[in-house]
Amino acid sequence: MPADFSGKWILETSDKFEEYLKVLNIDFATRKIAISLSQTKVVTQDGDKFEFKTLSTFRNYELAFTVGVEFDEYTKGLDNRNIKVGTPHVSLVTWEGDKLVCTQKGEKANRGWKHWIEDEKLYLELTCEDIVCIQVFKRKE
Ligand code: VLZ
Repeated sequence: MPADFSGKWILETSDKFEEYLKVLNIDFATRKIAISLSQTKVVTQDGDKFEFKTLSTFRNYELAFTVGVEFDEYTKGLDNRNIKVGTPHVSLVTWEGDKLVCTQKGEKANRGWKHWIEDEKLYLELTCEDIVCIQVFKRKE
């Protein structure tokens, strides 16, 4: 029985998020706004089909994928990079036990993220090059 990520989650703590944005080449002013925001993750899960919506008052980022199926990712509003099927640049999410693990093979080395649930919190580890950002979300209402 895979983990259940579905629901609304609100950001509680964020460690090294600015360093993560910096390694993605996001400019100073945008970083300062981004780190001040409250973020809500809205996750819908139907078997191995997922939708992740990261919502804020400034920008949103939406991602839909099926576990095990390579997909194009355009990181619109983040660093605006293309990670496309059929090129060496592609995104793929797999299960590693109860962790949802994404590799974003693209221009940036060692890029990806992991999601898991621990003590009723939603964890997100965002990695790029040598930077590891950890965000913890708690259930909203
Ligand atoms: O998350 O890849 O949950 O795609 C931050 C938006 C979104 C706020 C960070 C404004 C999303 C940013 C990180 C302005 C530069 C991410 C995945 C895992 C889902």
